Amino acid sequence: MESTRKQLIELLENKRGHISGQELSDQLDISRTAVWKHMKELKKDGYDIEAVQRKGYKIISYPNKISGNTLQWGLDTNWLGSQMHHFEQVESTQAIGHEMAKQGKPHGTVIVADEQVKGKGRMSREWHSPKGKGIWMSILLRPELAPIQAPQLTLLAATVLAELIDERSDLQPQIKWPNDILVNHKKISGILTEMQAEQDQIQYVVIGIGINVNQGLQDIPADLHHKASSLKIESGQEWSIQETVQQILRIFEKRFDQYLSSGFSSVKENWEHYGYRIGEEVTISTMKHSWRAELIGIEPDGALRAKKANGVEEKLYSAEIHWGEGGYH
Ligand code: BTX
Repeated sequence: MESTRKQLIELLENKRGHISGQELSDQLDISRTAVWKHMKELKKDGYDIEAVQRKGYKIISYPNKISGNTLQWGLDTNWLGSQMHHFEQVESTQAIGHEMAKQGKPHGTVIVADEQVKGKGRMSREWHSPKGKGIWMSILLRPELAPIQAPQLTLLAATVLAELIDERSDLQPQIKWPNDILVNHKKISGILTEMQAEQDQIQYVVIGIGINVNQGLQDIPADLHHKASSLKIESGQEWSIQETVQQILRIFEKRFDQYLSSGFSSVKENWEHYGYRIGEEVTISTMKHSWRAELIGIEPDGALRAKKANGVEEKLYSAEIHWGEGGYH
């Protein structure tokens, strides 16, 4: 059904003038009535379609409303997004991701919402997800990996978002360990990875991606103004949510396949390229001590690597890092 819809849109798109109902029915191998029903669905999705007697159909304008269908149209991935579920309002796309995983939905299923009323951050924090202003998306994966490798997927997702911003704009994205995407020291995006696993095998992972896209300052809660921003505020222009989702999925699929075939090294290299304060000195503290160290990079288990003044290297998992003057805190 979904693939017929996709082919139908492609046929309409490729024909300069009108295309007849008969030609559509022949090419798609469906009845004229089925063609007509599909047209009705497309109109519901926000397509403006002209129907002229004896000539046929023609797309007059595309929807600015997002739907599972419009998100799939023009999506050039092999497996990521082969099932695309769009909702106008949800509590959290993560919760839906878990439900769909339990229903047996396949690897690569994507859930996108216009608005989340209970968007989640890490450690039960809130993620502000206003209607139509950002990308609130969860990706369901069923990778054959050990649970210990799950942090690598979070790091991978962060590199994908940094790459997207780098490709699409003049902005300079940075990844603040472990997985905040910053632009000009402000948080544009956050990632939340949740998994269900048995002892030595991941059953599924739901990777939640939140990106502030078209918020103006007034759309961001006042208490976050000092540390949060949006792509629009930083770049001075609106971004198409639909195209941006599709680009994320394209880059994600490429990087994920590369990760499976050649391991963590490509993720590591990419992450360190965008890493915030990598190569710089910061203050690190635990309950008892505080010391200066140079941030060096990341480890396969997701730890941050740092070098103390005496040359000793250490792996950080949960110490507090003071990111420095004028920086994100
Ligand atoms: P985090 O715990 O790193 O960030 C949460 C913190 O970030 C909050 O405590 C708040 O200070 C700040 N914050 C809240 N909302 C925003 C925002 N829109 N922009 C910038 N800063 C904010 C990061 O957690 C992980 C976020 C994942 C969000 C996605 S959206 C799709 C999926 N569904 C869902 O419920 N969560 C994920």
